[in-house]
Amino acid sequence: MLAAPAAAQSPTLETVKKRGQVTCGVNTGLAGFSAPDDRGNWVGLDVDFCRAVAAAIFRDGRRVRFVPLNAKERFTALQSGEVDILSRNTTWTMSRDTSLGLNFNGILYFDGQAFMVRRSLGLKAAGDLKGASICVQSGTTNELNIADFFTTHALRYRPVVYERLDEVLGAYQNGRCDAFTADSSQLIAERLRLPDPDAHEILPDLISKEPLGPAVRQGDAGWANIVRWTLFAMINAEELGVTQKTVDADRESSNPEIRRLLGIEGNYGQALGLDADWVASILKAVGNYGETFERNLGQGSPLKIARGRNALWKDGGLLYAPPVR
Ligand SMILES: N[C@@H](CCC(=O)N[C@@H](CS)C(=O)NCC(=O)O)C(=O)O
Repeated sequence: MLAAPAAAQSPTLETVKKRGQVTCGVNTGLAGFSAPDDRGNWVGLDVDFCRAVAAAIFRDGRRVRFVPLNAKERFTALQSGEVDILSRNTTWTMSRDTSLGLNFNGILYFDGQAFMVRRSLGLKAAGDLKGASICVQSGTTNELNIADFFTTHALRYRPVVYERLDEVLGAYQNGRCDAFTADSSQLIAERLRLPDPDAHEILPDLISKEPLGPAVRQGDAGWANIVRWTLFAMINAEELGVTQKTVDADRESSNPEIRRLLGIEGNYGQALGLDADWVASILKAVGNYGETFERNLGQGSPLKIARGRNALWKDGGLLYAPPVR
């Protein structure tokens, strides 16, 4: 016989509940992922993810304090306990997952590194960047990847490295480098901040895998479960067609998968230390994965990024969440 499940235990969840808020490390300002809007509210996919976790815990997606972090500061902020979650266009790599005292919890956005150049240069591919000077931000995977790329292709290049994103963009804008390299989604966002976006293009090659996802401190498996299953719940809700609008009516659904997801049958929230309707709370706060994607990065946003790899597996993409059962 199976032993009765242990009560959910997570020191981080206890602290968060006492504090009444999740603290979430986000980007200092990256359109589509995390940036304050004109009224000072944080918006974006990474922001919505934190709101989803807050909603799962408090039934209220507003119970988050956002802490803006640049590339260099981000891991220390999580390690030191300044934030409970790092949800900041951060690539899951082996060294970060194993030697920084952190754990990643799934992939929120499948990205890859690209190059932005002036259209007037007439370049066709990344391989045309022979001898180019390349602007890149320090403390990122991007800084390491360009070294790999130019070594592999036996091409010379000159890195122009800055610690802050504004410095990198400014340097590119002022012609201090021929190309700006970053994750493709970030280049799409940054290009729109340039005075004449149409004068710049993003070369089609992706030179790396950049699986972006939320990280937590190692050693609190209960908290990691909450973060990981919040992501899976958002993806599963899209797959089952449950949206922000339909979530209440879907309580009457006869589909057993929907009934389990919404806590009508069984109580899958309990093992996370959450209420039975934790997923319904997430959906009411931010909607399912597809809804937050479209609003922040897709057709409902200035970025107009296609779902591509970030479509559900059944639509030819890579999003595949384990089932609730
Ligand atoms: N995904 C890459 C890059 C992440 C990254 O920090 N990108 C820069 C370039 S767009 C950024 O977001 N900078 C904003 C900041 O540091 O404030 C990583 O995890 O290292």
